Amino acid sequence: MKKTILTYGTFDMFHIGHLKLLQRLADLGDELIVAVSSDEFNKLKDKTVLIPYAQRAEIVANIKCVNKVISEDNWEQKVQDIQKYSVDIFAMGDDWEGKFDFLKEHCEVIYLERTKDISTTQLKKSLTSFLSIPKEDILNAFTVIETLKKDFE
Ligand code: C2G
Repeated sequence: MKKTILTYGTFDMFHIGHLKLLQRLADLGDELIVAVSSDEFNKLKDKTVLIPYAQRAEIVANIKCVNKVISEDNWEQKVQDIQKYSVDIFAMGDDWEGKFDFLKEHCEVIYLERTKDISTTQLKKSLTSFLSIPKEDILNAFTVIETLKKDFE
């Protein structure tokens, strides 16, 4: 019997944590369906997203281990999706531990350990702090590096 896995996420600034989760989920069965949160739904989730839905969905759809991408438009659609796609396993990263246990009457529910030391929030913070460095300071740093390089030549 074909085993179908379903997961949900924003997948903004796609990173290694997202990839490793999808690969581990795909290893649990035969078909991996990923519901990518729409831009409207992320507003509802009060989540600021850098990459628009169409691009996030295209990136996820082109991940080798992903078989199908659907859009996530509200919190309520999960039961319907599980029935529509005859889902065997509903899975999320463990930052959602216990939050979707109510789905256990419809299919198996599992939470996988998140990949440590990487998150979109963290990437955004690094970018913001990097971009907040005054241009002059960055240029000065390059001048110093150039001088050092000459010294070493
Ligand atoms: N993830 C992970 N390791 C990380 C970062 C994220 O395993 N270092 C997992 C999360 O646990 C989640 C998935 O990657 O299962 C997608 O993460 P987000 O894009 O942050 O998803 P989120 O905004 O939490 O959306 O209805 C549920 C929501 O749509 C979940």
